Amino acid sequence: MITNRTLTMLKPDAVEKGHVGAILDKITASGFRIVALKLTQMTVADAERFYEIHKERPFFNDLVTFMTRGPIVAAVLEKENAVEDFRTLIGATNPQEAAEGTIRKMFADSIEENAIHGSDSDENAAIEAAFHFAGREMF
Ligand code: 3AN
Repeated sequence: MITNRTLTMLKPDAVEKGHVGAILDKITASGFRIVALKLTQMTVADAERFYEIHKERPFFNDLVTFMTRGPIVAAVLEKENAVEDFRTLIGATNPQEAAEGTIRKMFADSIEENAIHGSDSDENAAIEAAFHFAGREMF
């Protein structure tokens, strides 16, 4: 298993607000190499599958509606210790609890619409990368 990669999604709120360039700049300036990148829109079935782990949570339907309402930017990123370092870079799930300088602190408004996703384990990074990208789309 490749352990130095993580999967991110710039969520519909970030794309709508025109933050794609600024967020990608912060990601690359923080030492991550872009391995794969695309603008795409998830279907309801895609989002239900991606977030299956949350299907019993009260926010599940709102999460699926939010994640499918417009395009996202999906990317695979590479760096030593990628999963953990990227979680640090994006900050806490609730932007009000996110540290100064983190992407969620800078670009997110609420826990529901928190601008960006980062894989939470090496295992999920590999699953999530394969969810969004074919092998020939990863460099
Ligand atoms: P993270 O994105 O920080 O890994 P998860 O995986 O627990 O957080 O949650 C996935 C997504 O579900 C979050 N990015 C957020 O959009 C939404 N979410 C998580 N917890 C809540 C909550 N308590 N209320 C509303 N939405 C939530």
